[in-house]
Amino acid sequence: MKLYFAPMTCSLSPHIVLRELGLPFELVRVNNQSKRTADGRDFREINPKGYVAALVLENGEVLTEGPAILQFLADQVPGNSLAPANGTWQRTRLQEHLNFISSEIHGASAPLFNTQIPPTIKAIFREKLFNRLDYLNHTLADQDYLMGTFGVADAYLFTVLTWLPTFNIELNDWPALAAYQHRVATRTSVLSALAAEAATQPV
Ligand SMILES: N[C@@H](CCC(=O)N[C@@H](CS)C(=O)NCC(=O)O)C(=O)O
Repeated sequence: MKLYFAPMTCSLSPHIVLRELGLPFELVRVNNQSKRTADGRDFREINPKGYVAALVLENGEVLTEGPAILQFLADQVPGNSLAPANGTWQRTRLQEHLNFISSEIHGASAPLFNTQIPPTIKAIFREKLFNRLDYLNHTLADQDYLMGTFGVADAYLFTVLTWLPTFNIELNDWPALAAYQHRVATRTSVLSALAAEAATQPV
């Protein structure tokens, strides 16, 4: 499998999960501005949506959208602890978490990255995001991980939370969330994924 990624973006979460599962993969860096890839292609030929992450399978299929990629990867290793089995109630619960992270944290962060949006408007998006962080802080006060033990949703939540300092949002204002972020950050898979991404050459 080939994972098309850009450093410090949401593609970090499938990268972490590939390492957690011990699956063989190749990392291919994408320049998110020029859309050139480290293997010399126009990224839009691989993912016409033009954004990472994109996972290219051995049979040539291309899978996009973080929550789909994360679940696909977990399903490649039956019985692993990163995602409950398909068709179970717990799998539905996982999908609830993934959708929340995707729409309420990942999607809700997009306006904060946008330099054309004035601070007064950004304040509205920040306030909404703070409500979501309150919810997560409450949830994680009683449990170490979203599903109890570390799983694909944690790889995704950790990844999107790494962006908050960019917006001058300090996780220490949500102590359970800050402790959670530290817990995930010290995992071998996370440390090695970050190191591997940092070691790639800019495209
Ligand atoms: N809905 C997509 C969103 C992916 C996404 O937001 N990718 C960002 C990085 S986190 C990106 O590559 N943006 C570049 C662009 O849109 O041109 C998913 O969940 O995978």
